[in-house]
Amino acid sequence: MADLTPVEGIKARSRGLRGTIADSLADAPTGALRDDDQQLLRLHGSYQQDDRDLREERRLQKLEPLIRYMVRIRLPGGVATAAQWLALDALATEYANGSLRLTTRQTFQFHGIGKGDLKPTMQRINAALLDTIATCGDVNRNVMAGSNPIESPVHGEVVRWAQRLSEFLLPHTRAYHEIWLDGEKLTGTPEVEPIYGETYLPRKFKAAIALPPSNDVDIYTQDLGFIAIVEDGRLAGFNLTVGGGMGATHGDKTTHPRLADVAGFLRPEQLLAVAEAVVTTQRDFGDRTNRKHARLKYTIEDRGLGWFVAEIERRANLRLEPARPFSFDTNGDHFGWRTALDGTLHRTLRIPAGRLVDAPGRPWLTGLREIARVHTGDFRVTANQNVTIARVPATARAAIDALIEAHALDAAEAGSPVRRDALACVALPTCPLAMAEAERYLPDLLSRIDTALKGHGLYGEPLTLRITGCPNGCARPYVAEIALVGKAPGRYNLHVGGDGVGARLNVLYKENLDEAEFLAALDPLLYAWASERERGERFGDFLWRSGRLPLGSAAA
Ligand code: SRM
Ligand code: SF4
Repeated sequence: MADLTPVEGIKARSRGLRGTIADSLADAPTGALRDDDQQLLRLHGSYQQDDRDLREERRLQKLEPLIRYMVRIRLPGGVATAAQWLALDALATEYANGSLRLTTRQTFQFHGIGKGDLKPTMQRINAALLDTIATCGDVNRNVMAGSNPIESPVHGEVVRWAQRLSEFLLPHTRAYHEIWLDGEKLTGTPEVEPIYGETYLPRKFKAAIALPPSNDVDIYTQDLGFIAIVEDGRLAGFNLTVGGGMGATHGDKTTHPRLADVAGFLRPEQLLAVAEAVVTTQRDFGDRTNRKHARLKYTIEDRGLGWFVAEIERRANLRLEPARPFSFDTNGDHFGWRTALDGTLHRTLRIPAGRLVDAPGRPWLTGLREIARVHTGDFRVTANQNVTIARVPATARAAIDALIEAHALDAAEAGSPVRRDALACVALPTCPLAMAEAERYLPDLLSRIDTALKGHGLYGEPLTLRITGCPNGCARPYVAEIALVGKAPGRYNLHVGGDGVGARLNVLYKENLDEAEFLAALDPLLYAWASERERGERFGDFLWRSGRLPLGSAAA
C-alpha cells in the first residue's frame, strides 16, 4: 500500500488539532510557526503567508520573509449583522492591512496580521459572535447558500439550512477554544470526532445550497451541493449534487476540474443524514496517499457514481428519489435596489475582486462602515465577491443611498456586464501558490477586454470572465465563458466555452499567452460571435454551436 501523505501524520499526531500551536505562538524570535503547526493552523481558519513583493529584497538583506497571517471567517450563507460588520471592520484597520476581502465562498478574509496579533484577533472575532473554525484545512469549509433574497419565498429557510449544516459538520475538538480563547486545557485524551475521526478528511471539502433560478454559488463546483426545490411556494426538498471541484495542476493530466453529478432528490429532514453519509464516505474512501487525488471528485470517478450513491443510501438508511426539475438562469449577482417577494429592500454593491479598502476617490471601507452604523438589517456576502445591504426598511433607503453616493460605492456598477460579473482570486502578493497576478491585474484586464468588446459592438453583452493566478481555481474559472489561468508572471492559459450559468466546463483554448497574445487569440472569436451569433446567444454557447470548440481539454 502506498504511504500516507505527511499531512496525515501531522493530523494524527495533533491531539485534536492542538499540535504545538500555543508554543509556536509564544516563540518570539520568529514570525513563523513550526512546520507542523502551519498545517494545523489552517484548520483553525488561518494561513501563514509572507509578502511576496518583499521576498527578494528581504532575502538580499538576509532577513526572514515578512511573515504575516491570513484569517478567514466562518459565515454560513454569507450573512453578517451590522454589529459584526463593524467588529470586522475594526480588526481590518487595527490588526490587518487596512482591507476586508470578500471571498468567493461568501465570507471575509483578513490579510497581513502579525503573529502577536493573531490571538487578539481571534478573541475579538469571538466577541462578535463569529469564529474561524474549519474555514481552511481538511474539513468541511464555509457552507454557501444562494445570496439572492429576491425571488424565492424560501430564501430564509435555505440560509438557515446552510447555518445548520455548517454547525453539524464542525469538528468537535475544543482546541480552538483552548488555544485562542483561553478555554480549559485538555488533560486526558482528545475529544472524539464522530464524523471526522482523528485524521479528519483526506482533503478540503466544500458544501453549498443553491436556490434556483440563481446558481450564484456555482453548485456544480462543490463537493456536496443541495439544489433547493420549491413546489407550491414551499421548500419540498433538495436535489443532491456530489463530486464537483475546480483544482488542477498545470501539466498533470491526472488532475482536472469536474462538474458535480446530480444524484437524486431528498426531503429537508434528510439533509443532515445525507451530508453525514457523503462526508463519512469520503473520509473512509478518499485517497490519503496523494493530495492531488484526494478530493471527493476523484473518489467518485474512481469508484463510480452508482457505487457512491449506494454507499450513501446505505449509510443514511434511505433511498434518494429521482431528481426533480429545476433550472438556473445566472451564476452572477443582481445589482442595484431590488424588492423581495416579502417586500423587504436589498441593495447589492459591486466590489471588484471583493477588496474593500479606502482608495483615492473610493473610500469603500469607510463607506460600508458608515452604512453599518445606521443599517438595521444585515449584510450578505455573495459568492461573486460582492455585498448586499439586506433587509433595508423603505424609510431607510434614502439615507443608505446618500451614503453609497458619498463614498462612491456604486462606482464599479457602471460599464459593461463583463466588468460587473468578473471574478479574480487574490493571487499576489499574499498567495504563496500564485504564478501570475489576478486581483491586482483585474482593472487593467477589464479595460483591455472592454476595448476589445467595443471594437466588435459587443460592449453591452453579458459575458463571464474569471482570472486566477494559478490553476487551483479559487475564482471558479473553469465554468466561466472566458478564463485566464496564471502560468507564469504575465502569462496565462486561455480557457473559453462556459455557459453563463455555471453548468458547463470551459476548455483550454491556448496556453501560456501574454496579454497581447490572449487578446489576439480572443479577437477572431469575438468577431465571429458578433457577426454570426443567433439572437441572444451567449459567447460560450456560440463557440460550441459554431464548431469552434472543443479544441483542447478541460484540464488546466
Ligand atoms: Fe482557494 C488554496 C484563496 C476559494 C481552490 N485558496 C488557496 C490559498 C489558501 C493558498 C494556499 O493554499 O496557501 C489561497 C489564499 C490566498 C490569499 O492570500 O488569500 C486561496 N480560495 C481563496 C479565496 C480567498 C479566493 C478569492 O479570491 O476569494 C477563496 C476563499 C474561499 C473561502 O472563503 O473559503 C478561495 N479556492 C476557492 C475555490 C472556490 C470555491 O470554493 O467555491 C476553489 C475551487 C473549488 C475547489 O475547491 O475545487 C479553491 N484554493 C483552491 C485550491 C485547489 C484545491 C484542489 O482541489 O486542488 C487550493 C490549493 C490547495 O488546496 O492545495 C487553494
Ligand atoms: Fe492563489 Fe491560485 Fe487560489 Fe489564486 S487560484 S488565490 S493564485 S491558490
